[in-house]
Amino acid sequence: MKFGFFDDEKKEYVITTPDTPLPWINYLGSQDFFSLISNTCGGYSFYKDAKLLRLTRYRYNNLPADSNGKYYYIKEGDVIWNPGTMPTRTPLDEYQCRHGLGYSRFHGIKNQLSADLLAFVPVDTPCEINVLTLKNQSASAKKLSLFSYVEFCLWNAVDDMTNFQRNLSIGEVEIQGSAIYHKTEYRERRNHYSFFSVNTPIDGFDTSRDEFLGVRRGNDRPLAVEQGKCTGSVASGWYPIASHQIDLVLAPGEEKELIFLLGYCENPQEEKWEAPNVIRKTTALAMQEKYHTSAQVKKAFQDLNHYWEDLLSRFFVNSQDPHVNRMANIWNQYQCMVTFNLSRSASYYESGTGRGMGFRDSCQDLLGFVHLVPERARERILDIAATQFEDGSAYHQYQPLTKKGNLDIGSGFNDDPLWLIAAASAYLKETGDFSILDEMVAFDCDTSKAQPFFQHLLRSFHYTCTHLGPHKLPLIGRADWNDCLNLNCFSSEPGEPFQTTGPSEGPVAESVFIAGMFVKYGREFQTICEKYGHTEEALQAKDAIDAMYQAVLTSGWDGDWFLRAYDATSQKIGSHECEEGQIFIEPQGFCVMAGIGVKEGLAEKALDSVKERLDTKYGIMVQQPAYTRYYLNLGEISSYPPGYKENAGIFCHNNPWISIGETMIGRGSRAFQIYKKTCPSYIENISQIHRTEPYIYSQMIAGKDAPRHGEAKNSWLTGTAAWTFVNLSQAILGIQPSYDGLCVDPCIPADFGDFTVTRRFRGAVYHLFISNPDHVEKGVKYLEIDGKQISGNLIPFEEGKKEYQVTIHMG
Ligand code: BGC
Ligand code: IFM
Repeated sequence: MKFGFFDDEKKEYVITTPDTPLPWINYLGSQDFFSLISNTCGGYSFYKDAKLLRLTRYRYNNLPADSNGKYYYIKEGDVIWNPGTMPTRTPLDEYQCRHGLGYSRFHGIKNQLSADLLAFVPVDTPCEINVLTLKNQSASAKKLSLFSYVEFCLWNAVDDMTNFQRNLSIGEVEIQGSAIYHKTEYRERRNHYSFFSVNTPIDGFDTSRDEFLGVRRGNDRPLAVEQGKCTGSVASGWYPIASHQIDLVLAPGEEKELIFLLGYCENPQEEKWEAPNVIRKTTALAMQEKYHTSAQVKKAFQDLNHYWEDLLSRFFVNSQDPHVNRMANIWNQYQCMVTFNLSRSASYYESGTGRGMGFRDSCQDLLGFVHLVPERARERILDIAATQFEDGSAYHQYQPLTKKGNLDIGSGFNDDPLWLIAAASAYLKETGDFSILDEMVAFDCDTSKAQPFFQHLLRSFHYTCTHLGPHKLPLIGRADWNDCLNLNCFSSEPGEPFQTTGPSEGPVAESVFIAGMFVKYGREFQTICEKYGHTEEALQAKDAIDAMYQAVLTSGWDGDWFLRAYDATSQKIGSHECEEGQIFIEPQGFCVMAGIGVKEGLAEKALDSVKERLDTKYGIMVQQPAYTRYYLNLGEISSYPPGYKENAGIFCHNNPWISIGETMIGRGSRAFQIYKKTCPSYIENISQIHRTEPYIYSQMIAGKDAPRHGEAKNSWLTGTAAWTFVNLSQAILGIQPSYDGLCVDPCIPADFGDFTVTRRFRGAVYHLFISNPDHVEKGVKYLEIDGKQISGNLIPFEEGKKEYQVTIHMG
């Protein structure tokens, strides 16, 4: 069952009912100002940091769900309604929500009055613009009142939810003309404020929630709206809001456009501190002036459209499969940019108050956006690297505003260092910019300890070399990619909380997954050393990688698949000998991607085992059989009910690893089958089961052991976006950036047909035509570059050349 459809032409997903299984959201913003917006106008806005600079209030766990946002109430006679239906939920004669690239549109009709709302954040100004157009579709004049509504958050979203004894006395506002200013905490020289304005004279306003809604009412029945009159309240403490009242008379066919602006302002540092409790409005007034007229706003919207057009033009495929085209060209890349902007901070499943930027997460996200924003990717890599310790380990998370490592979480996730090599190699292959290796980068966020970035990569690599366990496999530390597999956790008694730090001496847990990572990214490191002229380090790296390869074959192979790990007492995890959790997806994916066991015939066996034991119609599960009870030696993984999250859920994040693995051994048809199972566009018609947005990926889908098998959770902010894009663009379609230029090596189903790709790469445009007359799944016979035939599959990079016409002959 579907609740909408894709409009590929406009690059929008069109939702045709407000009753989607869950709120289906979109993100507005591309620099510093962001808004989350659902298909019924719920959501909130923040500046840079969803915890510290939250502009509007949102209540997770609220009832009804998703019932706070930027709302417009239309009152015509006794009928009160909202264009997106919430919060009054008055049934509409027509409803539509279109989520597009950086904007959302709502269309509602009630009693022959139409309301069209366009919400977007311009590319270069920290504000959200809402353009509301009301049109009288009837044959007689209409008299109506419009009421806007936003509820301010008192900036720090955690404090806002907890510290009521203080907060209920600090709220302050100012009203000037049609602008309502929120200036709570301005007295403390916080020097920031926000405003909600409209480009027309108003007939009334309210800034106190209790006056506008009524003390015992929700925003579904505001008293002021019911009475048809704002009260002119000026908030003093309690709950500051902003509501404008605009009375309108519309002749038949007449329409009126209103431009609302929610802006964030900081005064220039040099502005003298004068009257501390009166805000200086220079910045705000400039913003209001900038977006006052229809033409100005139209231009800002066009600029936003161009911004996205430009970004998405860097990769464009035209194949015979419309799902592939729409995901690769629009939604998958869009989601990659959202993970670049938001990391894991604010979604409908992440409150925006918890995690900062994850070391591991951000490095993986980069794999999906490095081709879109290479300069910003460079900066991101250097920020991440600065949170590394001198021994190569790293803060697991850092704070986006201060860029300081998070002390509460600390370090000890032993996969982290290697992800930095993953990110760096992706950047180097995309850009060829080896100068990044010379950048001086702090250790432990301390610039006095700065070393060239190359040193960071070297220490990342050495961290694994110097942290090996009894089987010569990497020590897992607190956990590797699987956060919940806590093999060094100890608790003396059942029921006692486990601690995720094990003893510092004695046998400690090892990870076959990290071994696979080490071989894969170690090889990248070796190549980087060679290209950077560090021959000695390259040779040493090769020896360490060869040794690890052997250690995996000797101690990391279980007979039919790769073992997952050894626990703190050297017991096997992910082995046929285990009672539960006999096979895990992660080492199968990473060891095969690293090429381990390919020539020995083990890779094929491991992938066959995945198909046999982990695959379901909705995707591949993390492990099987699911843990049915809590295991002291495993930790959080066994705390989840079977089928959920890491306990045998389907993590969309690592399904692509298996798909990429399949392409390593040339099985294009199986690789594509795996791709399709979790691909949003392919599963759009089971939206009633899947439940999350059908245009983007979710982190997890319930596995076969869960009562709700097939149901997804945690949409948007997941490494799935990056990995599926890498899988589709590089492994399946085969467009692979390499140190020496663009490589083309597709691995596709035999009946996939010919296709073209336009790829912008290192300042040039590549027009690629992939021809597969013999219907092979993999293999490139030769290339024709600008009419010249060459063997192999690398298009050599020529400095200064702006366009390449290439035919890739598969066979
Ligand atoms: C979740 C993991 C997540 C971790 C870190 C756990 O509870 O199951 O998926 O990575 O928390 O926040
Ligand atoms: O690898 C982690 C990631 O860092 C956060 N989400 C869950 C994944 C698996 O545990």
